[in-house]
Amino acid sequence: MNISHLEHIGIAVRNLEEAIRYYEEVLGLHCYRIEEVEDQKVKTAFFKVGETKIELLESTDPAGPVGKFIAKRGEGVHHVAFAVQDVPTALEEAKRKGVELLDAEPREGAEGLQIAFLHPESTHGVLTELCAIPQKSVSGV
Ligand code: CMX
Repeated sequence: MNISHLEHIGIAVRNLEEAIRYYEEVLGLHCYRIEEVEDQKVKTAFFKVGETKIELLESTDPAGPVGKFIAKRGEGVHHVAFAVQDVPTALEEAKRKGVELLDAEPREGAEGLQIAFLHPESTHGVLTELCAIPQKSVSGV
C-alpha cells in the first residue's frame, strides 16, 4: 500500500474550544488551523506533533459520523489516518484483500487532502483513513 507515515489521529471531542485549551495549555501544542468540513459534519482543529498531526473533531450534527460516535462511545480516538502515495491505488489493494471500503473513491477532506475510509469492522475495530496530497498540489500546477 506504500504508507509513508501516520498522517493524523482523529479524536472526537464534545467541545472543540475546551479541547483546544487542553492541547495548548497542558500539552503545549499549537493549534495551527480550524476548519469546518461540511460534508463530514465536523469542525476540526489541527496540531502538529513531528510529522504526525492530531485532528480534533467536534460534530456539527448529531446525525453525522462523529455525532453518532460521541453518543455511543463518548469522547476518544475516532480514527487513524495513513498517508499513501495514491488513494485510488491503495483502495483497490484494500478491496482486493477483502477489506470493506466506506468510500469507493477518494473525496476532499480537511486541509484539501484526498481521503477515503475503510470500515472499522474490517480493520480490527479502528476506523482507518487513507489520505494523500492531491497530485496537482504536489506538482504545483
Ligand atoms: N471507530 C470504530 N468503530 C466505530 C466508529 C469508529 N470511528 N464509528 C462507529 N463505529 C462502530 C459502532 O460502535 C458500531 O459498532 P457496534 O455495532 O458494535 O455497536 C458500528 O460501528 C456501527 O455504528 P453506527 O453508530 O451505527 O454508525 P454507522 O454504521 O452509521 O457509521 C461508520 C459508522 C464508521 C460507517 C461511519 O462513521 C463512517 O462512514 N465514517 C467515515 C466518515 C467519518 O467518520 N468522518 C468524520 C471524520 C472526517 C474527517 O476526518 O474530516
